[in-house]
Amino acid sequence: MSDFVITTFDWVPELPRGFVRDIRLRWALEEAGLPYKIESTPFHHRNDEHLAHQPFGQVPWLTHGDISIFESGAILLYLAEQSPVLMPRDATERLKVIEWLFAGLNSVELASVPWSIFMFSDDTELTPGRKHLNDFLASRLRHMEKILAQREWLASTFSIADIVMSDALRLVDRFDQLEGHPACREYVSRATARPAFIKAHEDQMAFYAAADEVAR
Ligand SMILES: N[C@@H](CCC(=O)N[C@@H](CS)C(=O)NCC(=O)O)C(=O)O
Repeated sequence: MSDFVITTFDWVPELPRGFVRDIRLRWALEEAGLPYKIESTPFHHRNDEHLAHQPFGQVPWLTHGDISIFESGAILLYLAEQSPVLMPRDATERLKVIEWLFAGLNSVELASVPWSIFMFSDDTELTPGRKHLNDFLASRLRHMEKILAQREWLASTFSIADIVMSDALRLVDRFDQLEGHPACREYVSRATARPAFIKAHEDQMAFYAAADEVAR
């Protein structure tokens, strides 16, 4: 079958660089040693072709031969089927990975993304809704802290669940809000010290630096 192709935006502002979700796919493919290419779609013009691949006009999406998939979690599950490095083959272990993948997306990221939108916007006003959101994230972090104090990775080995969970927590760490959560911080450090993450991150940063040159 042909190479994996990740599509991401042709350019993004400084703020999200290093965090654009194509990094999850780059990271997984680097971990698995699977070859891939990067293609781009206009950031400023979400055309019909874009919406045909990603109905929310977001990135990333992945193509592989005739297959086109959106949603980083779904894509990671697809990639995990291609390599045991990303998800163990043992049935019980697979379930562990799947439950933690969803926990990363639907319990932790569900809190961290709306919270980060306020942080990115420098909106610090403690309205009742904002306080509720802060408490919601704090509760998720408190529970993750207990879990991560007891284990190196979420399942028995590093997996796609760690890609998502560490990426969600990395966003919180960006605003120094993991300070009271040493196990979460160490987990993020462990994950982001992996050569596959370093390569994925460097490549994304270089991709957008090159896009700035083209725009100049
Ligand atoms: N749930 C989607 C979220 C994708 C997402 O938020 N993508 C961002 C880039 S990291 C995006 O496209 N933002 C532009 C927009 O929402 O218009 C996934 O995990 O793939």
